[in-house]
Amino acid sequence: MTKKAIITGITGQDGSHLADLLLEKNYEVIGVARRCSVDTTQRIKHLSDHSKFKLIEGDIADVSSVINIFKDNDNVDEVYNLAAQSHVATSFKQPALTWDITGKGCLNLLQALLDLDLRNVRFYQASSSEMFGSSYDVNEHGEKYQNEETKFMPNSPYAISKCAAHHCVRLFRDAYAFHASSGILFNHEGPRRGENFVTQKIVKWIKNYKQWIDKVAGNGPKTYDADNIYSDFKLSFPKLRLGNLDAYRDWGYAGDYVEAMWMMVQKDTPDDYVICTGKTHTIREFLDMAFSQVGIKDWEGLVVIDPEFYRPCEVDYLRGDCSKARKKLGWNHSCNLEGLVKLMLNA
Ligand code: NDP
Ligand code: GDR
Repeated sequence: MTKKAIITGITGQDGSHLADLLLEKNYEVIGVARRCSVDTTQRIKHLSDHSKFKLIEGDIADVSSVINIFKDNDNVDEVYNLAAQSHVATSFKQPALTWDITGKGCLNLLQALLDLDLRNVRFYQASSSEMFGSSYDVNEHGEKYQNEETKFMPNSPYAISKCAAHHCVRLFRDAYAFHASSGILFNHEGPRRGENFVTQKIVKWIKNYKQWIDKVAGNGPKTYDADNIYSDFKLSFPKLRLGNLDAYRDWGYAGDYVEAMWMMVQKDTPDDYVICTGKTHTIREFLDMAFSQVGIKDWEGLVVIDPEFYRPCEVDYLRGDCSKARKKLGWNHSCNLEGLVKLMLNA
């Protein structure tokens, strides 16, 4: 029998990958997108004519909008809540908005399902490794890691909102027997990643710089000032401006991670799972890897450290342990960081 799923955050990176996956599995997919003055459907353009895909308008921060989503679409089997104000740095500048969407939005969905007596609908919440903040455990080899047992020490408005949503999911599971699961996903990227997240920002800059060299400036010697790179004809290209290069992140490929979301929802018993690669690298190491893939060894002169991209509080170290997901879901990642960088550069 065809299953019907609602995906919030359909216009985002994960929403688009998850829609692809569910349609491949023959689901009927309803994507929820909020109204915007410009077209935000770039990542789902390829689905616009799909007979099993429908785009509807809705905003998870608005209770009546959420109620209407469920009233207007019956016989829904699964809801995936991927909608969020998902940029950590932005959350320091717009904390209340982040709370309304990333925190309260999840409660709006769960409470609407309860009030409309739709308890049988299975629910997935996009929790985040940011919830660990400055917290980690240490294994017998002295290595730091985070898993489902690691305590949360959120240190951004975004992470605090995600923690609140995460606890709402647990509460609805315990109090009302909801089939609600949270995936505690570590950073995942890919060609569809938003342009102001660090991996895509770096990859896009490298691609544009390469294009400038190939089409305009040539391979001749370059000179530099604080902000620009100059060709011998004094043509200029702005340097890559970044913040903290020393934070560690456990980066995986988004296409792998949406598989894990689906797997969680299919289990008889709802639960929370960490999803990650188990490997961690600094932003500096990501830069090494990305620049070396286009034949640039010495990139330091091309990058400016700009205080604007520092956060009031940083998550210094993330490395997940997804033993539980491997054992209970049979999930594993297929793409390592080198493969991911290649995928993004070649897209
Ligand atoms: P994106 O930022 O790419 O997508 C977020 C989506 O949420 C967009 O479709 C956005 O719509 C939508 N949205 C924002 N506000 C609202 C609202 N009020 N009502 C309805 N929709 C809204 O995030 P990702 O795809 O990368 O991540 C998906 C989810 O997973 C997010 O919840 C994120 O916090 C979480 N997460 C992501 C990780 C990652 O590494 N990618 C890791 C861990 C968790 P619009 O296009 O209009 O902005
Ligand atoms: P993150 O991802 O905050 O981990 O959240 P992001 O790519 O924004 O930052 C990763 C690390 O890079 C450092 N950094 C910069 N970051 C950005 N965006 N821009 C810069 O110029 C820059 N320079 C250095 C950051 O300080 C940070 O240490 C992502 C989001 O997808 C969340 O929604 C998700 O929950 C988590 O991953 C897991």
